[in-house]
Amino acid sequence: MSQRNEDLFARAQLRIPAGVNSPVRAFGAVGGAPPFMARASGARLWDAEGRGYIDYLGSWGPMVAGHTHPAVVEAVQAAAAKALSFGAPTEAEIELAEAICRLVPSLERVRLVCSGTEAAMTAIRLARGHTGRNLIVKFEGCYHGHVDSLLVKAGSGALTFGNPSSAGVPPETAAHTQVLDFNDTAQLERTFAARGGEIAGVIVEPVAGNMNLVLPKPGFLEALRAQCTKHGAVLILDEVMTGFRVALGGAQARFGIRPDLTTLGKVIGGGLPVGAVGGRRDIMERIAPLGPVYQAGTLSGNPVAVAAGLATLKLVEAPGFQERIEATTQALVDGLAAEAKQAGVVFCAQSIGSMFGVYFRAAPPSSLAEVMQCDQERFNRFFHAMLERGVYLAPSAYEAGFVSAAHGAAEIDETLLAAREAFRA
Ligand code: KE4
Repeated sequence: MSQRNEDLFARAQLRIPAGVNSPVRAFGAVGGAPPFMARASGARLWDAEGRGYIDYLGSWGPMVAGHTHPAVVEAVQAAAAKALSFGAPTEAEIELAEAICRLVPSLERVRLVCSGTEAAMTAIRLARGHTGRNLIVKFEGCYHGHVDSLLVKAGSGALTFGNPSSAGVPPETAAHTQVLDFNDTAQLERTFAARGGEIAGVIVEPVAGNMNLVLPKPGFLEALRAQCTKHGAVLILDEVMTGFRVALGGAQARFGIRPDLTTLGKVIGGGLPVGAVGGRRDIMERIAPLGPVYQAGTLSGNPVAVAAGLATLKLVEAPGFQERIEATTQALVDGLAAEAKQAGVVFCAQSIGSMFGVYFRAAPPSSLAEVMQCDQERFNRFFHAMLERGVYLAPSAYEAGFVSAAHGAAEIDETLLAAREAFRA
């Protein structure tokens, strides 16, 4: 890595733990010093040394329309010129709430927050407040933000750094979380048969993107819906990552599952801090000040962030947007698989909407156990070989990748050319 990035990383570590404000940015899993980014446009990033990269991180999902899209930047500038924050209701928040509920019809009511973590925290509190029960079911390798009771066998950075169950979470808290295996319908049904009356809610990434990309097996999401309905548990689909990426209406639209609550984030802020929790009116009306489940936030519904989210949603719902971005993503994974085959490397890749996964194993994994069979050392070598050739992938074998509307044939061709060499590095 260039000296300037090394110097910045060394300086950052003097004041910021590990030099980063979110663990997975530290390159701990892949090794080396992370490039410090300076600017972005469309599908590309430039680091502090002016080195350019094709970006397949997209800020971990939000930048679905591409970086610094003129319509989004203009909306942010116009909003900022009026006010940076009110702490009072605004018309723009109504517009964003209306857009979200229109695009994701299972949301009859929605509350805006500032992150996916806040959304998940609120969703499980609502599930507990609504049912009067305590037990929350989650799945190993799924990540729902750094919520105490969900940092139990979690994915993303927790999995990347080998501490899926975080320190600092009291055993009494973790005791109210039951962790199951993603895609294991029989285990799910046994758990509900044994403890159904205790379960307040189930939270799941309908398409897992925090243990690398793992698709739901046919019947798994349907079983989740059926068991929650049968036992009066709240089904929470965490669509912070899948929302507006797996399909315009999220994974729930693609797989035809109607959850009781949904959490959203990333895309609905267009790169600025916005999260949301929404769903059934009878559950959402338990939230303060209507009901006894407290939740609040100084910057919830911030006018500048809401402006970015509104402008982004206008772009993602434009005719042909989803189809184009899905086709680009499919071209990427098909091309990578072809290059790996040419190089004689054991590798596969898959995509859904504008999310994709790359795996150094023969077939796409359908469970965390199968993800763990991927050759992580081989991924790390590939990651750095691609970075050196100007392609920025997620710096962890346990993350999904993201394509934006700004990625076109030129970016895909450049990426595949880099991969041709990187598979041989
Ligand atoms: P935030 O609190 O980071 O906005 O959202 C938490 C969250 C909730 N649910 C899902 C499905 C998520 O993917 C996330 C956050 N995703 C990670 C990337 N895997 C964010 C990147 C990071 O932690 O730096």
